[in-house]
Amino acid sequence: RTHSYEYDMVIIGGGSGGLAASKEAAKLGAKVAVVDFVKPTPSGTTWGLGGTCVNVGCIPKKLMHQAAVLSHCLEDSVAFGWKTPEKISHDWAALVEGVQSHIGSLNWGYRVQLRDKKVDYINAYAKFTDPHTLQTVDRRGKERTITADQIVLAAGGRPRYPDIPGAKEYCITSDDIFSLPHAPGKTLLVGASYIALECAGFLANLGYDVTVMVRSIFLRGFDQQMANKIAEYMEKQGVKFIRGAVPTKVEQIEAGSPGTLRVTAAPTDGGEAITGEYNTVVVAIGRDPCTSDIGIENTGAELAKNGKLIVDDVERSNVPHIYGIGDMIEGGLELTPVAIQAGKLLSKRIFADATKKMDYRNVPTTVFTPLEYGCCGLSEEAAIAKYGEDDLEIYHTNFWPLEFTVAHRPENDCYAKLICVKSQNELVVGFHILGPNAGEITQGYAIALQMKATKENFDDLVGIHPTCAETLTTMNITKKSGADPAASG
Ligand code: FAD
Ligand code: NA7
Repeated sequence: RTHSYEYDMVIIGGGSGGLAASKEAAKLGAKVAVVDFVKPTPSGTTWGLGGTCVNVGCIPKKLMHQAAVLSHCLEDSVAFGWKTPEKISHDWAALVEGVQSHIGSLNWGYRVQLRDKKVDYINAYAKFTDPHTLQTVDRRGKERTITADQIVLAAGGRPRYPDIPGAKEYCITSDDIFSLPHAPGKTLLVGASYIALECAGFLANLGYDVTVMVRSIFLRGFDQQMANKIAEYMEKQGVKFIRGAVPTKVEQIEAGSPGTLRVTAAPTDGGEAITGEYNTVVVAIGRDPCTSDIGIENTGAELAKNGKLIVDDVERSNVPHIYGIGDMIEGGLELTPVAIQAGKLLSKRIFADATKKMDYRNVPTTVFTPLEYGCCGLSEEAAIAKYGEDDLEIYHTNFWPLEFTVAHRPENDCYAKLICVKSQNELVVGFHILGPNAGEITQGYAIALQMKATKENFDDLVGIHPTCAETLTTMNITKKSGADPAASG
């Protein structure tokens, strides 16, 4: 390795992937710097070290989901004998304060970790001037030139705004919602991504009037039966859906915190324009990788049409010393643990001659809507495309969590499905569950899919009673049989 560069490795982005890669590389003796800078949102929100997950993603999202879950618990508590006051209210500012103070402690923790591990943290915005050189500019405009032998791009992505009048002036995104200083009031969410549905879910459960504007289908890329069940449940919880429409204009009709906005939308079938008034409009229509303003043209590294960095199976771009991990790589998965794992493995390959590659298959994930949806492996659509309908046996059932019974919650909101390949001894290729704590359940079962479990392995597993997770050990109704999977109660 040549030592003519200032650093062995520089990482652009101090988020999930960048921090993991930098700490691993430093542990292996490399001289490492992380360059991280947050460009404020159009409405001025900014945050500290740690990237999307910590500041404007997983962490605040899950905490606000918890606030929503607690509202269910409060409702149920009466049936369990609690003398809960009849009129319970929620204080948005107190929630934001609690969430932001936890985030502040995490930001601080990351700084300490980098210092302890001897990783240089440069709080500045980086751009390539040539393939081994970066120009950084900090908040005060101070510039610095740094050079590195290896460069890892871990710059993540940011929410996309629709190209319509008023979007950037009046709408907010997931980058703003978790630190919004005032209660959002009547809220419109634009998009049917998991981010839109999760935000809609917790806002509705906190008591706000919530509408979601859906252009086509729910949760593109996810199992559609499950996606529709999520939406059905949310509708029962009071979330309103405007289907088959896209916003065309957002106007302010009253200033304030929050003020009032008028949204005009066009039905996708060409029908007449519709309008609605909201206090807050959150757009969640997808995310763009942060590659448009990093001087990538000075490196020769190739981007895909969507702006993501094209990398091979060892996360290397077409420029041999430039790598990419996390949300900004083409064909990856936009999930924190994926970015972390890829970052660690990359540093081990570069600095410890390791050979293990990141495995992007069978990565479990969960959508934290009020009723959580966890999945691992293939959706029903993807399984049919890969194996053909005839070679699949799909086991399914509704289930009624014991906790729901005393509280008289509906019997058939929860649902589980296992997708198996007949010709491979009923190998389980898709795991899906909609119910409380689906994230916890799915994490555990995912290792079974990774280890190529068959339906028989699931049947041989002894359940833990009484849990929701045990449902997966007693699945005996196939979709093909046409038998009713409803919970008997
Ligand atoms: P990031 O964490 O985005 O970090 C990139 C960093 O680089 C940022 O700090 C950015 O400001 C900085 N940067 C960009 N360009 C430059 C530059 N030129 N110079 C200096 N710094 C730069 N994932 C889950 O696994 N579970 C969840 O529940 C979950 N929920 C989510 C909820 C929301 C609302 C969102 C938005 C995302 C969620 N995610 C979740 C996804 C997860 O947050 C991302 O996959 C993860 O943060 C990606 O990590 P990363 O390292 O690729 O990038
Ligand atoms: P996704 O998964 O890219 O979804 C974007 C959503 O926004 C989707 O429902 C789109 O509808 C909708 N969309 C996109 N453009 C518009 C416009 N102009 N108007 C209205 N609605 C629109 O978004 P995320 O960034 O939240 O997800 C990130 C990752 O999570 C994703 O890559 C997956 O790996 C999981 P559509 O279905 O296209 O009609």
